[in-house]
Amino acid sequence: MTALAVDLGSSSGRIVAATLRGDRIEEVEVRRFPHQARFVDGYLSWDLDFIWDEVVAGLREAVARFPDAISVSVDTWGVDSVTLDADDHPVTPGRAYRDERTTRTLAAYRKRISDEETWAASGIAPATINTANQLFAFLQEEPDAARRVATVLHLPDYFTFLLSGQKRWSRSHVSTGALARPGAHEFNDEVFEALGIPRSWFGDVTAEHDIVGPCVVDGLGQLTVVRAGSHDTACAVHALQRDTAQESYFLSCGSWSVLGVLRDEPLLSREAYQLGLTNEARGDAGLRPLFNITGLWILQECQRQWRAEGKTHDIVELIEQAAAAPSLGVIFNPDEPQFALPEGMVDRVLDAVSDRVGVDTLREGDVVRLVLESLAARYVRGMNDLTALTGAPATQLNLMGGGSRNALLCQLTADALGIPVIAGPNEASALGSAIAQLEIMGVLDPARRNDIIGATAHTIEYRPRG
Ligand code: LFR
Repeated sequence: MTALAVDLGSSSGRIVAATLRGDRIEEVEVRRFPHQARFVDGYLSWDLDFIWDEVVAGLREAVARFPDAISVSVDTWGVDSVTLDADDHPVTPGRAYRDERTTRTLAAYRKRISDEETWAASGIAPATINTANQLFAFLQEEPDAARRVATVLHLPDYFTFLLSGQKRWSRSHVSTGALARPGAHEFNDEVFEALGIPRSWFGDVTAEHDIVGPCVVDGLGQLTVVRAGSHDTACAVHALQRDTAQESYFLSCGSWSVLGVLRDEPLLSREAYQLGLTNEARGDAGLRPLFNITGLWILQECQRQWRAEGKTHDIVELIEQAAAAPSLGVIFNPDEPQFALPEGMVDRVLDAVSDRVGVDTLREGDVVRLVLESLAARYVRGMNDLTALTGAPATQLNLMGGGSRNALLCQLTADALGIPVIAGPNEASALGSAIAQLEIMGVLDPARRNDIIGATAHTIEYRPRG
């Protein structure tokens, strides 16, 4: 039996066919497409029609190649949503979370709800990218458009709606937005009221890992649409081998470095708030308290700049050069807000260290090493904070996602943490989605999950050096 995972990241989307064969899952990437946010009407926006066309084309290709495909589930990056009019058409293009409108309206937002109140109301770290901030900015800056809105769907729920005709507000993605109570089992009406966001735009939060209904798209009628975890990181942690006797610490490494731990209850202490922790939900009933760290986005943006300048930008070559480069002995803090913005990243990185080291002669490999060492140092701080909050020491860190293929990053992280890093699975969100789908469809017994992941994930252990 084959499950189809639609896994949409903020720089590329993919459709993965995952077939259960004996004790392992065979994954085939049927389609991958790059995409990026562009300015429309002065706002950084996603091309939802392009993404949807790619999703449908990928799914049609998948059912042609895998006639035993039974289910499909969509997961996406966090916090973004789609505003729909009474006829269920998008009112504006899908606005992208990195748009600076939320910075413009931040002072007004904080007058309505302070950062501490946001934390108390949602268990989510205050951040300009949160759905709550985005919808507030939308109401402030585009009031005419806002008047035409009948429904707001979180991004994966929008694609699930197009696939099935059914509207849902899926807990794991909702939890990223700061509009729900801690634990994300229900929306927090007081937050809606304080921000002036019409509560009627949303239905009720619902638990995931369930069947939505048959797929209504032409040619895809054999598929059952399920919700295997609407948030990509929620799917990723479902692909984590769990030792229930120990805390499972994970680092989901893509554009973002999502560093967290699996728990049943949120971590809501004042200390957790001060450290910037955020309590996001899993696809199952549990939670994943975590730090959202600006991650390999910094490197991706450097590559973009080097490509434009006609310099080396191939990631394999860059990592080789970085591995051969000596450490500069300095790092920068990736949490600084300038590293979250697009454009000119190499200059920003160099600016951040130019008072401590000569930057004029640095080559691409030096910059890559600097970025990776800075990320590794940030992970050490994050792990120290997390283990202090849980009270449970870490014996290893599971590093999943695209970053798990970056051997230098994995090794530097193991060295900096002083504990083994278990790298893999690489396509963790797609694998987690597939496993959950097969469980939801009754094809896979959850008791076999650890063994299946073990046989499928090709993990590599990096032991700390020196
Ligand atoms: C990773 C991710 C992070 C989320 C960030 C922004 O793809 O989903 O978990 O915080 O994107 O949406």
